[in-house]
Amino acid sequence: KSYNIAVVGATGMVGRTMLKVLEERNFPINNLYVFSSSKSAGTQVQFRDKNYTVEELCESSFDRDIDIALFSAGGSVSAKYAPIATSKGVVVIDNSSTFRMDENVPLVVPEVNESEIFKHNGIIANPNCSTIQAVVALKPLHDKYNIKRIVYSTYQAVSGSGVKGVTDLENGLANRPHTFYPHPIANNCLPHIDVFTENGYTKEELKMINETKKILNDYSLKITATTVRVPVSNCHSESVNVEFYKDFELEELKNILKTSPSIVLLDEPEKNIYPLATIANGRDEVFVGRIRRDESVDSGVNMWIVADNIRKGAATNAVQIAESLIKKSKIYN
Ligand code: 2RA
Repeated sequence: KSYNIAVVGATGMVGRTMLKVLEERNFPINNLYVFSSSKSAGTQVQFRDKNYTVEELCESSFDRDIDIALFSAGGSVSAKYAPIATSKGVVVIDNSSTFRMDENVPLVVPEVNESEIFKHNGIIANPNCSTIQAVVALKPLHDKYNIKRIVYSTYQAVSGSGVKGVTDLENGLANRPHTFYPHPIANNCLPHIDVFTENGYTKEELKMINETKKILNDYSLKITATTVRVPVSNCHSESVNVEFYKDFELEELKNILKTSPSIVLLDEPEKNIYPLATIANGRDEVFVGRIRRDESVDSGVNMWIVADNIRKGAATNAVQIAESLIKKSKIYN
């Protein structure tokens, strides 16, 4: 069976990567529709050696036979148009944060909580990129050793901000003024992703804390986070400290990670082998290394986790959700 697919935000960094991943993974597509804002409407995008004219998204865009719509056009576009799409029977996979914490909306990383997909009421939310790569590694450890507490420290690439972030880094490295971030990103680490909230945490930090609990379905988890923008073009790197209720043998823990879905262990520091952004770039796996016991607690471990935030962190995860969705004959409950 083939499906009629729409990509909303088709000319953005994530939208273009969604099209690339749909092609790479040979997703069964009958008709493809590509939408953007008025700014990019009329431009062409290529898919399977065919040119598609990008249409301006409007209220009637879903008045046609569309099965699944992948959204990555910002929160306000999702808030307005996802409900219109679902009212027409379209299943929406939304990459924005708009619906992630809605109790009627599954928040899904297929390797972690695929079964949640089939509880959808029309919308399935793609988690934040920095959350996705973390929970892929945390899930098998939580199942085995029961996590008590997580401390996230992230080092996030400028591609997470889209073309404006990438341009600011390029300008900074060429000694041209910055126009997007509040400070020059070149030669700086900015402890400021998204906006600050009243408790001193940024929305990005609160996303990691709240989304991790929902995806692992454990609201007793103690979690804190510091998310930082660093002068790296693509791929997010994360230092993750985890404390467990149960004790563990380090070799057994490493082997659990090594044999878990979508994880690649790069952990031979004596040979300078550990996850790097330049290794993860363009890949869909989650790379884990620097795995070592945290001697300051009874049962704890430190890890270094790196992944491509545009691919596994957004586009590929969304396409994987669509793949899981069509495994069932009926994609709508
Ligand atoms: C960022 N995770 O890195 C956010 C949104 N992509 O900017």
